[in-house]
Amino acid sequence: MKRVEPAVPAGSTTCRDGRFHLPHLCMKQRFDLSLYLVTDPEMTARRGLVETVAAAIAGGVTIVQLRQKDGPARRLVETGRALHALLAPRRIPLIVNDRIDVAQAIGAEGAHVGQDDLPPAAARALLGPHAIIGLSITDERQLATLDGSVDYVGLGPLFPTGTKTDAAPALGEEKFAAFRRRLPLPVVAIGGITIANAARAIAAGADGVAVVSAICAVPDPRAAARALRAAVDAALAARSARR
Ligand code: TZP
Ligand code: MG
Repeated sequence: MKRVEPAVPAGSTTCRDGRFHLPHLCMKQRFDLSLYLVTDPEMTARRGLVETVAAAIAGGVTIVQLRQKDGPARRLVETGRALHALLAPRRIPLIVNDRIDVAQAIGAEGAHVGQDDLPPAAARALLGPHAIIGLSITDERQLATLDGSVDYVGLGPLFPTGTKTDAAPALGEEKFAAFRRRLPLPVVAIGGITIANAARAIAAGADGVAVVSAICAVPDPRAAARALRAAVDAALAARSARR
């Protein structure tokens, strides 16, 4: 009997998981949490979200999350595709907050889920083995939600923040450091991180810092990203010299 080969989408490759993917999704992209930009549509409205990310890339962000809590899905996909076109040639992963469907539509490298979103295992099942899956954790009881589907943890808020109105209370450095020691995964600190305190997040055990307002709400996002990256790189180098 004649074997019928499945249709292969144009430009795709067969991965080890036996599925067809666009080549950039075939292997889990290595990710660097050092300077993690989380976008905010309102803070970037004047300059433009894509323009703000372009400036932040020039300043040295290493990973970008598209985060938008409301608005039409169609617009979110358009924005995500524009971001992906900017980021993918530079091998900077694009992570979509909450919306696994949007991550799929964009062909993003991964998704970030919180405690009220799809469980990480469901996100993994939908996005496949090569996706980068992040999980937000704000207190120790949530450690149970961590499973083998998660690639990195967003831990915070480390410092008080005005950006997320429903954020949990700030952990502070001492609690953050104790909590971080219990996490067997890369950790990015989030919440109230600025150029002035980024090094303290690394000293408390973070592998990188995630920022919204410190890049999205400043007049010069490129200079801000550059200064944040310099502070993080110096703190990471100092930490590894101590080890
Ligand atoms: N999750 C915990 S705090 C926070 C999110 C999305 C907001 C961080 O914003 P900022 O402006 O960097 O403090
Ligand atoms: Mg969420």
